[in-house]
Amino acid sequence: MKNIDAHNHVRGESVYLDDLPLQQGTLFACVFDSPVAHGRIREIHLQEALDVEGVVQIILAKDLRGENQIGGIIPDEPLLADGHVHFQGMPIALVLAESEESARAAAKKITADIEPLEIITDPRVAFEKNELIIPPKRFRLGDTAGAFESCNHIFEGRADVNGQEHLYIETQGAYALPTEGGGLKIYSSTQGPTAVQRAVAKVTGLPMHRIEVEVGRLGGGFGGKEDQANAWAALCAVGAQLTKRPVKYSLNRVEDLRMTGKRHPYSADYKIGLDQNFKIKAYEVVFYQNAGAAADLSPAVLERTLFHCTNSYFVPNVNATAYSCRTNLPPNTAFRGFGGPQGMFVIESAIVHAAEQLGVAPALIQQKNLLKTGDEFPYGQLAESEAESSWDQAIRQFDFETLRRETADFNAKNTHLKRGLALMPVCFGISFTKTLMNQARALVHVYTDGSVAVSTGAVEMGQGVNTKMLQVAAQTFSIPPEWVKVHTTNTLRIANTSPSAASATADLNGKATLLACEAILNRLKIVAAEELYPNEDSARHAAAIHIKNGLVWYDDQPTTLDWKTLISAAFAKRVNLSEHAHYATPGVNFDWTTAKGHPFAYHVYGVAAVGATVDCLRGTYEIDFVKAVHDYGKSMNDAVDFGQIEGGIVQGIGWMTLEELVYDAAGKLRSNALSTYKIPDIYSVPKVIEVEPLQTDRSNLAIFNSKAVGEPPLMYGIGAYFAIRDAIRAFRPEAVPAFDAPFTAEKVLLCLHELQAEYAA
Ligand code: LUZ
Ligand code: MOS
Repeated sequence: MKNIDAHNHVRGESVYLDDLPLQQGTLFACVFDSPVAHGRIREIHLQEALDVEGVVQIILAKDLRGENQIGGIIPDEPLLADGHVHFQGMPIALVLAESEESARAAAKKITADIEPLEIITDPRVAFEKNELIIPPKRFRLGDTAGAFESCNHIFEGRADVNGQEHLYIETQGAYALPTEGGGLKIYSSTQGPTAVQRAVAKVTGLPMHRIEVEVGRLGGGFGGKEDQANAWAALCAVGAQLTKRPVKYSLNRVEDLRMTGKRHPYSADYKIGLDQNFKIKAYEVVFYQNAGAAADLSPAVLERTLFHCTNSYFVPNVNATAYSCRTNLPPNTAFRGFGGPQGMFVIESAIVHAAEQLGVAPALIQQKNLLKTGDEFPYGQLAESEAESSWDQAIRQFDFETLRRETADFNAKNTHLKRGLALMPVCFGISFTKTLMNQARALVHVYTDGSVAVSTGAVEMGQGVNTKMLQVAAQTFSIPPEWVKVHTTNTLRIANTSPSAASATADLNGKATLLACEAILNRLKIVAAEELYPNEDSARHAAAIHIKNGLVWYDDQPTTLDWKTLISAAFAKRVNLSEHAHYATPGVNFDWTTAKGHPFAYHVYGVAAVGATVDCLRGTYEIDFVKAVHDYGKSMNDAVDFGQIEGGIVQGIGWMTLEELVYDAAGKLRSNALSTYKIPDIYSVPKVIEVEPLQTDRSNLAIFNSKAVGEPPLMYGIGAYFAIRDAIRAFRPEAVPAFDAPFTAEKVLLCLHELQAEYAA
């Protein structure tokens, strides 16, 4: 089945926030944000801005009717700066004007007298000064100290990995409309309609039931709109509340880049111990997360880093510690993988470090330590592992020995071009690690003409979730897809939604849709039995009835009753043709007092082989191929899932190679435009992306035996980093570059010529 949005998108007819027709009297917002990263506000000068033609009002923290607070996990984030500023880009004042131009012109005329305070941008410096967002989190398994004593080989080092800009095509934005009786209707480009509703309730002082949040679709989210859509919606809401006029704010790209948080940069120290057979016996790791100036989702991201700190490997003795360090950068936030990729990069670095020093291929150590079913993760859950099966299938199906030989042959024949190869296994846990978030709702109406309307808590952000929801309804009722319409995500139709995140959106909302459709279907079967066999035992006959392609069948024989007639009959009999269903993932739990539990419904496994060619004169490189065996489960929609896998791989490679986020010592974002922040384009994508489904008959918990597909493929991109490193070592075998992602062409060039920092061998 085609993605139901394909036609709209290609014709430019899909409606995003900025396409909404505006109501008469709409005001436009723009914020004045902090020009310095840390300081105490002495005075704000507004007069010149108020004099700009078209300016209606300028709102400061003191004007809010509710609480000046939007922190989701920890209440540590004011909506508008009150006394202090903590990062460059922190909103201080909200300008409302009759036009976008007036609002932006006025915001530029505001100045503030700010007493500078010390600026911290490095998480290790923040750690030294005890600037922690939350107390440290730890996972322990076995006894690392004892295990290291019996190890034959021990390696210690440091790994650094930078952040990443989400670069959703549609920037952040919201449109708030006052409704009768002092309520608000908010259109928001958000992954989390309920998170927006909650934030708006807090800053306006209104109860949640007076606030309607409506989300049509997003032009991308990637985690950047899981919580960080809240601020813009809250600002518009405050403006609408105070002026009683509609208020719209759609950020331009430069504002968005400057004011919003990104993927968390991490710095880490590792210590890995192996026995004489290259079995990893012990792993110690300390993560320093650069959280930015407020908690945002950092504590949850930090936890997921720990959950993935051993990737696809079984390590019997683990001691992992993670610090969420407060710095004067915009609060960093969710980003596809949610801290997991950073944790995986560090153990992959440790393994490569060991392999380089032992003179063996990293793949040898990787392969010897893959998880087996029954192995315990450091957090207590037992693996139902596909790590070895996906590894073996990848080696076989992609003929890894030939790839290796071709790489060696190429390198023997070429002096200035060198090829590198890496294998990247991935094991990613599916479920929100916060157990209560693993619930969803769906509302299904069958109308009297037989057409079906579906609403769920899922937000369509380009990932194709609406197509999947439509498939669930059409398949469950067995009616043509054209008879089903999936509607917008709206907090009046679906309450208390979890954000569309954690790769779990189709799993959770799909199951809720299935439950709703099944409930209606069961009622319809009784009606069909009554229609076909009046005055007989309808419950008995109903058991023999099913619907196939819009027609009622009895015991594998078609009947004369069709879907539309059946619906009319049900309505005439006053049977309920609507259902609101709730789904909660069974069996998940986690206890942070012991740091043990069963947080994930299941894991997604896979292995990618990544090949790169480095131009050793220029330091430039190309990714030749990514060949992955990936655990889809039984895909609900191959085209949609392949799109997710392809996109994830390219985004992961971008993070590991080209994309270089640069903040200077003053906390100013230097890579603040697309001229200075390079993202993957058609020229830099791998020349070949080949994805093979893992052949397995294990049954899955997810909808229709599928598996979550949103985040796991991103981590195959980590293989690109190590493939480039492998090529560098083909050129200069003694090279041992420090583990420091991204591997920009500039860094590669320096590594090729011994000008980049190396780890102490
Ligand atoms: N968001 C969240 C996520 O709130 N909790 C999670 O565990 C998560 N995991 C991945 C991506 N987003
Ligand atoms: Mo996310 S990182 O919002 O799944």
